[in-house]
Amino acid sequence: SGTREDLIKLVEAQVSTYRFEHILRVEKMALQLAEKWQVNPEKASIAALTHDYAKERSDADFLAVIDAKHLDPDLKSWGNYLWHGVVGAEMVHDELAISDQDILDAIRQHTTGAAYMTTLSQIIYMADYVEAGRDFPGVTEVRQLAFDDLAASVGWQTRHTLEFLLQKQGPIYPGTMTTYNEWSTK
Ligand code: DGI
Ligand code: FE
Ligand code: FE
Ligand code: FE
Repeated sequence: SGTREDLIKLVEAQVSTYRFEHILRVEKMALQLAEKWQVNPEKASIAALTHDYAKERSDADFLAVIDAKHLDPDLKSWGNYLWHGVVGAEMVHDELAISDQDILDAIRQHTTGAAYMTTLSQIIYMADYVEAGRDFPGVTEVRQLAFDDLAASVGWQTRHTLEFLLQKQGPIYPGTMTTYNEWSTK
């Protein structure tokens, strides 16, 4: 396996500058949370650096991987917001030779969460949401909450994302509802 610097170059080549800067801020936040919650910092770094690796890939790329790898065909009904994590984890595995299942699950779950999430997965879900460049009402409070009560912060994010999606009348992936039911009261 390569070094952090090698991985950074591979990720940087796949995304725009503004997204790459987001990714570096997610890594920084993930490392702070990993220290607080005693998660392996190397895993936190790799998961953070690769969580949005596939975000700028074409719909055709994702659809081709869903077919080639015989992923659940129902995935095709959704969009980039779901594919870049769930299908993106396959691209990270195949293209970057990352095979740690904790890391791949954290990538898969980083947008919608899941009923069961490891501490690493909770950290990536939260670091993506509260990295230093994020600005929305309550961000300071939920950033602190991630350090005080990680599970409660997962619930906070899921509740607010669901409210946001309902407000804009967007499609709700059933996995998002599952995460809400499991985590909103923790
Ligand atoms: O890739 P990032 O922008 O860094 O962050 P992300 O992968 O967590 O994506 C967050 C977006 O995904 C946010 O705008 C809410 C949206 N999202 C999460 N769950 C769902 C969803 N969008 C839809 N339509 N349906 C969902 O269930
Ligand atoms: Fe993402
Ligand atoms: Fe996220
Ligand atoms: Fe992200």
